[in-house]
Amino acid sequence: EQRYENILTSRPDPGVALITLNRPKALNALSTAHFRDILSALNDADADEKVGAIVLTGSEKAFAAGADILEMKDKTYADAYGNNFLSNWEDLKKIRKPIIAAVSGYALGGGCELALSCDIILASPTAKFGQPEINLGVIPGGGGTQRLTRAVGKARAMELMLTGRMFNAQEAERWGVVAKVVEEGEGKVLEEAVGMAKAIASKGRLAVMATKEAVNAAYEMPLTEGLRFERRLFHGLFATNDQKEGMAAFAEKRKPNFTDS
Ligand code: CO8
Repeated sequence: EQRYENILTSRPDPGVALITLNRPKALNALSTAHFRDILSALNDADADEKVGAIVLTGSEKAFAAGADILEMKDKTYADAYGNNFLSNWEDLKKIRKPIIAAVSGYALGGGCELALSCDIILASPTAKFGQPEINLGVIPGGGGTQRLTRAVGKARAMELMLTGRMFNAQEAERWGVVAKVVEEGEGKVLEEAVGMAKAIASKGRLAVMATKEAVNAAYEMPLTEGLRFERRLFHGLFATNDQKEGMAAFAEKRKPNFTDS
């Protein structure tokens, strides 16, 4: 297995890839190298046939406290524009398996945007989200103005991004940013995320990937096109063994045995 400088990778279950951000001295601030490690591990997990779902987590204190400010502070416009700074964030969208973010502590700036780029966010009661870029004289650059706005609506998005204030796990849950706030306790959010990833990994991979693709299309397409896209994927799944198996198992009152074919 590949060794990384800024992350840890493991398999808490044969079907689950766990990626742990591990730059504790900088509260998991996302340097260019750190983000490259994350993308590389995500791509490895996506390509691994045994993996059905991915969990991304940080530490108890910080999921990630943002992009690395020390690395950014002396950047010029020519550097940023010329080298297309952060453009590789688009690559997160190419991951086809579901990614669950297990968030404890700070998820700020790029850290909040990284969580928002995942498919499901589970939060510990200690989670603190926010887009504080306004305090640094910039704006979110990892999708925050778009994804947070779609998640919470314009008025709240404006309030959060113009004041830069943090919002807590309960607010995030109330607004639909996180799927669930788990009970308090060290490691609880990760435990729950791995459990959920395991459950997802037990489904047929083809239907899981098609679900992710169809839900994400809701953010890209007009309704008529989105509905058509969904229906076509739905039709396509009738060509799979997993559809035959899933429906036969229901009719025979037994558990399905999916083969991802
Ligand atoms: N970048 C670099 N270093 C950081 C960052 C960061 N974002 N956040 C924390 N650190 C470092 C601190 O410099 C400190 O290092 P040292 O011990 O060497 O001085 C160490 O982590 C611990 O931090 P604190 O002492 O500040 O810890 P506190 O518990 O007192 O405070 C906070 C925790 C509130 C999280 C505080 O650290 C903080 O405000 N951090 C900055 C948060 C922020 O502004 N984030 C937004 C960054 S801009 C951004 O993300 C743009 C998005 C671009 C897209 C994504 C690109 C990857």
